[in-house]
Amino acid sequence: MSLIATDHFRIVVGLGKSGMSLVRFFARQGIRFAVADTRENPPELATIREQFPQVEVRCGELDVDFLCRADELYVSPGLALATPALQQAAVRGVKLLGDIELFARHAKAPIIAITGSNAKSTVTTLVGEMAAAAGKKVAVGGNLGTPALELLNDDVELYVLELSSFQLETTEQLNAEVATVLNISEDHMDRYSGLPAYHQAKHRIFRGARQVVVNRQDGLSRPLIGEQVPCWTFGLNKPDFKGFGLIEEGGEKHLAFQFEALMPVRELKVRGAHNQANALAALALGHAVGLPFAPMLQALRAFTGLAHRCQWLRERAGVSYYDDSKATNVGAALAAIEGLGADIAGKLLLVAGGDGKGADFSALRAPVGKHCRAVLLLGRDAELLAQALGGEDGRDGVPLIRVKTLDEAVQKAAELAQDGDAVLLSPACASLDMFKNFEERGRLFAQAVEALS
Ligand code: UMA
Ligand code: ADP
Repeated sequence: MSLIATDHFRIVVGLGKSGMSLVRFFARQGIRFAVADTRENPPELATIREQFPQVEVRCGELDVDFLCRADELYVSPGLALATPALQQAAVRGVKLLGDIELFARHAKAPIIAITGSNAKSTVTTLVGEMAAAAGKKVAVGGNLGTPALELLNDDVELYVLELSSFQLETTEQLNAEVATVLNISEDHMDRYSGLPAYHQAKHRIFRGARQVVVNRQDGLSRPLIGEQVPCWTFGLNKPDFKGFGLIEEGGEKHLAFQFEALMPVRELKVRGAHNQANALAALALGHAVGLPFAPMLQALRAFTGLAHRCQWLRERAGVSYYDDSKATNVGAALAAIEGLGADIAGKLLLVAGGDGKGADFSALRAPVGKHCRAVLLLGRDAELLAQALGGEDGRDGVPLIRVKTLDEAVQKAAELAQDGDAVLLSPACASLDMFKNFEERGRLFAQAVEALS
């Protein structure tokens, strides 16, 4: 690797997956850079030492003087911009940017950019599959899967990016061909001063967008843009002239565009009203970039959903078990409780709790009262959740049972469940207080379910 001396010197802050993608990018471009991470032993330390031994890496507490040697800091989405050392560097004139900003500057193909509090991964995956079915050379990643910079390739015809609010905070101008905020509900309140700050971060996705997609049923998804920017809409109500929605035809519900039915909802393999909204959002995004309907509908029919998102696991003694470990916020858990609760003959045994990220759980109280037979509470914020659900007996006398492990939760739920009920892991919380990530939490839940005699 040759390092061409230029005036520019960058520091990558955070040596995880996105940090390593920046390292590879700067090395490829011959740009001078160094790396810092607040952890003594960041995840990619061994990789960088082996592959880029000449790169300076500083681990442990951030040193402001060191950071100020750079003209630009490329900060991991995992690190709050409010971190004092980063703020001090910013005050001294250093720019704080991120991997997505760099991606946007170098991408040569159109970008479909997707954010929202929930459904990002599902819609991103769906749009990727629609584009592939339409024969496009498509690259899919971002917050989901492959870091954005590793997708850059001259052969790519279309990029589909899932973006988190953290990634958007360090993105100045994305210039997407089409951008959307799928929905907004409270999340990551441990990183934001409140909903307005979180909303503002998400809406940076619209900077420079040539078209936008808006959720007709969520006013917070609507950008403040001029009327000259084409705006497509989606929602579970009747579509409008520029919109995707649901209509009744021949006695059954159909996904529809404008006033025309596209396909019966029953042909979707994914369940719940929220997944119908996701299908409509994906159609709107695909339509905006000119994908034909036939391959888009073919991809929708084939889609069986992602793991750990309301995923059916098994049936035992008349009781179904669902893994919704990815429900790391209240909005996602609400969608599962209301969607599944309305769908089953019996009641739900809900397994919830974990790291609540400062959320207000009170919106769960009414649906839990309506749909749950009992709630099994675990994790760091179990007591906060219990209080929000109405104290010891919960609302309408729904028992709140404290458990220490997922095994215990599954055992107790199986004992209490009646014929026609469903046991649902939908924690409304992040997993990091007890597990490596939401995938591990989901896997352990599935193992406990499998182990039931
Ligand atoms: N950390 C430190 N010091 C540092 C840097 C990081 O303590 O100097 C800690 C923080 O607690 C941080 C964690 O390490 O949260 C992970 O940071 P990282 O830099 O190692 O993260 P990456 O491996 O680069 O992963 C990031 C995204 N992680 C976060 O936003 C927390 C990944 O999203 C993303 O897939 C990846 O970049 C590639 O783009 C994960 C995620 O949880 C899946 N995202 C959140 C979500 O979906 O809710 C936003
Ligand atoms: P994200 O990437 O935004 O976290 P996912 O597609 O991984 O989104 O889904 C996360 C959680 O949100 C899952 O529990 C899933 O069942 C739920 N979910 C999916 N679509 C919606 C929606 N439209 N509204 C609310 N919750 C949803």
